[in-house]
Amino acid sequence: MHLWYTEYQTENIGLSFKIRETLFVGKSKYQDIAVLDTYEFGKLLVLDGLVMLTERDEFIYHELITHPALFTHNCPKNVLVIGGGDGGSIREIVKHDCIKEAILCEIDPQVIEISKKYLPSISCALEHPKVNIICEDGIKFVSKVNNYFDIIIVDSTDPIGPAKGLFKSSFYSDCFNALKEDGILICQSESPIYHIELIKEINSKLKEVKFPVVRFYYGVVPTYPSAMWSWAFASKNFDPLKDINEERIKNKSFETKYYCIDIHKGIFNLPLFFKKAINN
Ligand code: AG3
Repeated sequence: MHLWYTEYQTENIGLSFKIRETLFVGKSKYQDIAVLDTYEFGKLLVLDGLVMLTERDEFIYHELITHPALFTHNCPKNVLVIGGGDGGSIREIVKHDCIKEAILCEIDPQVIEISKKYLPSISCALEHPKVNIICEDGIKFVSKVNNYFDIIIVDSTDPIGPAKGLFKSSFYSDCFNALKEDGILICQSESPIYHIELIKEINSKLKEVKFPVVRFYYGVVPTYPSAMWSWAFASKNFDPLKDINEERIKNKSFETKYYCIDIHKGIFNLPLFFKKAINN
């Protein structure tokens, strides 16, 4: 007998993994949580039936949600991650020596506990001395902060359930206020293939909030819907292409597996359909 898990990415498309072992299945106050050991992609974290990450391709998503902003800002010291309880984004952030404090604001403490238990290669930096964990609704948390963060990273799930508010104008506006005068906001912005209308909305909302620089970038995450994934880059000052500091990237004190200077330059140059969608 074979056990399979399928994420129904749309009503008509599913991505299925053959499962070696079910490591955890449960329900927290906020969502269904599962950790499955797959044959092809290593361990898989599923929230509310959606693939959050796999051990095999999470490096792509986590390098891309962090390093483009961290290497564009000239001196990021205080960084906030909203969501991202698995710790993958935090792991990448603390690799930067300039960081003084990385705050993780995750609404669901059970995601953190389960990641610590079953996904050590991803959650490994959650105990790092520069990391502070706050288990609170990210929307509430940012609304109380003013002029504090250099970078805010929204490592959310899809805009359904607890993450819905993380795609609203009022949240973007609170992030704007929580950022310093040269701060950068990064938001995971779903698949350009399936969710281009959502991307257009995010683009207009970020512009309305008066971020002077609003750009999108993309990468390949094989286990996400369509494999083509995107992130919004909203910034008060730094531009990811004009302000790229190649020396800092070249001399970085850690290894990356996806991110490098050429990738940084390439990912902001969008395929035509994507570029058209956000320029209109
Ligand atoms: N955050 C983005 C997950 C969205 C995936 N969507 C889906 N499978 N339908 C992942 C959290 C990783 N830190």
